[in-house]
Amino acid sequence: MAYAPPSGPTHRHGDSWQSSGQSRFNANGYAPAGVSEKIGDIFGSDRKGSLPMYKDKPYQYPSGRRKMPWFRRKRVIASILLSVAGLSWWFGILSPLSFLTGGSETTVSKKSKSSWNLFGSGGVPDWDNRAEKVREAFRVSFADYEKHAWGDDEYHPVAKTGKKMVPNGLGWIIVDALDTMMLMNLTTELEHSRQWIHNNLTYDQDHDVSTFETTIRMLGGLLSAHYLSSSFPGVYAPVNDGLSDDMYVEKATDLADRLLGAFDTQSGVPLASVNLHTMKGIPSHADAGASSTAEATSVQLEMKYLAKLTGETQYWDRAEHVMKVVDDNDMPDGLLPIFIYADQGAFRGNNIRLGSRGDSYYEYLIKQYLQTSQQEPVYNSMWNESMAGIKKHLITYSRPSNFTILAERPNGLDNAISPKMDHLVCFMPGTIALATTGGVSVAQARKQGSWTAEHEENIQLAEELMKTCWAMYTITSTGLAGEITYFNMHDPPVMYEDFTSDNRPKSPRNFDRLPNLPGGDSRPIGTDDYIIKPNDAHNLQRPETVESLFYMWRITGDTKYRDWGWKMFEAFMKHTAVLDGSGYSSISSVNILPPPLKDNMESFWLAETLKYFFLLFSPNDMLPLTDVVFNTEAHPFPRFQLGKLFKTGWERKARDAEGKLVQETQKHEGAPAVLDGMGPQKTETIHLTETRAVATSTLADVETTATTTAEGADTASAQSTMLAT
Ligand code: DMJ
Repeated sequence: MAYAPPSGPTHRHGDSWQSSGQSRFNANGYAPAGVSEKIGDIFGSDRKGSLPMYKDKPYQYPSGRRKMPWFRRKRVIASILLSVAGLSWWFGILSPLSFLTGGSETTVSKKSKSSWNLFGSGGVPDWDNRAEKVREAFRVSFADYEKHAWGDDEYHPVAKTGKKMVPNGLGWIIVDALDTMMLMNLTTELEHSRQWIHNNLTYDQDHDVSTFETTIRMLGGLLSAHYLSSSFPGVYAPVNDGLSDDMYVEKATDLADRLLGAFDTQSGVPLASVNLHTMKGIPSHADAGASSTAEATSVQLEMKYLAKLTGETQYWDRAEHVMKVVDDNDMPDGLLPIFIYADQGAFRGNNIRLGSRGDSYYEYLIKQYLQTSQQEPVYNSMWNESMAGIKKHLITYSRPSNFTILAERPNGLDNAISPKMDHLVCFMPGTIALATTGGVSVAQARKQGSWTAEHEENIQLAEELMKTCWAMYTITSTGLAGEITYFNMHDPPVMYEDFTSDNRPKSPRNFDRLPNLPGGDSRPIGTDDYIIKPNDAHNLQRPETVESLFYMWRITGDTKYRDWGWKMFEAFMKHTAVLDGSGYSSISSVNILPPPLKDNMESFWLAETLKYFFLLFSPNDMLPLTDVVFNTEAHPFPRFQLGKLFKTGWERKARDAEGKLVQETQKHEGAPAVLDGMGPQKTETIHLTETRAVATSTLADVETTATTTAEGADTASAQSTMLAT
């Protein structure tokens, strides 16, 4: 069945999508050359106030509810009364109170009664109807934000207040949500958003922002909006508002030019933050000024797609060079410490994990390989090396039920394994499956001559890790996962490589069913394996597990992943709805019923979590995995050919049989380790920085870019928001 956009657009102007013709681009669609001049003095004294947007730090911020002033508490009490009325209405107990529920068109309770008939004939789930429920949840959340905090960058759905991160706002929530609106065919919301972008959005603001978060959310959001509107004209929420077709790319180019200031460092590794007006990079205030590894290495998909769209190679070159600096450090088994000094391009400490600050480095290895249609084997080689390293050093098993754990090595590979998983790690099951088949189904991939026993093992690993992530949800009182999970581990730990595919431990097949234990114990399987500490028990409505469910469904075709996704969605609807049903909020504990609300809605709730639910329940030919790559904020970009203009501007250094750099072996053996907690000035580090390799290009290449751009189309908070990721 071919994909049909969701029925019932919020409104429609017609089938054609027109351009106003206003553009800063020339006839070929390219921006005029030239990146704004960047300023040196990267460690200068230009720090203004506190820096926002540090990835995944801290994990916890105070619940909004405890600090609520009396007049807002009154509103909560009123909300409780309304909710009681709403529930009564739902169950038909106190129908005389039904007049109390006659509020917004977009409240959860009103919508629910009429259409939560989610099974079609014969008890088969009605997936279209379930996708519609997700769309409805998006509309509720977005309408709430529109009504109370339009243009703000953070939103508190209980207090009904918002806040800007920079004086004029960055469109943090609006821009991040654009492509979800498009996929859901929400034209009214999209037109409102486009008007705001056109009238209000300027990046020339004298304020610091996170290089990474601004790249993945804002640059990524603009680029995917451009992709969906330009490559699928008339399909995804077509609008006819007279605004330029090029608005998204114009904004993206201006933003990217400013972000590139962060890359003006001795090594080319970007600093953690950048001032959007001065375009000066600013080192992290913590961690001895080091950048997070994941942050420095998760801007490449965005910059490369922008380079492809505009024909401007500097975006490509600057982002690509970071990969060379990282790889030249020659970290054993492709596993990187989670901090890197931007001046030296050397790692800080030896804390290794695929959770916060480490995660999307690995994700972007395989996605860079797929983005350029498998024409850059260097990234596949790096991904394969990392996968082997993960299996060798990080995969262990829980007891008593043998869940597969993707653990951490907080003190380096030679020291103890820590059986801890951030929820963030749960992007990995889906990413492993994607890497294993390239995006086609397992059934198709198995028919290809290149399919090996190792591919089969990787799919099994993805399936086991998927079960581990899903059990993070099934073992809690709310059915939602905590931010961090620890595990009881075998003692001594048993590792992936202690086994073969025939005898490797597996968690129970039906692990989420209640076992009939002696004494009537009906706790979920996994209860004895999983440990959620009270300080880690919050849920920020993160996307990683539903993201993996989406990939696992598309790639394996196993309906259980859709079923699990539906249960997860129901838990979100039940436990993260604000009391009057007008929005959704992060919660403080997944093990308290009802869970206390944190009174915050992260932009990734709209950009990622609801988008992945929607895609999971929608037909598979909406954005086929073989045509697109999703950035780490769930923004889809097309896969494209390198063409004449672009190439991999670097090569991996030669390694010996043990994987060590051939020419560098001597140097490494004599070099002391970089110790965590020591700044660059106190530490002897391995200096591997080299002159930047810049891919050459000629003007003649531009013509090719025009073709390949079209090919792409054819083939293809304020502080708290930042603190959350
Ligand atoms: C998002 O901003 C991105 O997915 C990022 O890679 C990790 N953190 C959040 C979602 O949890």
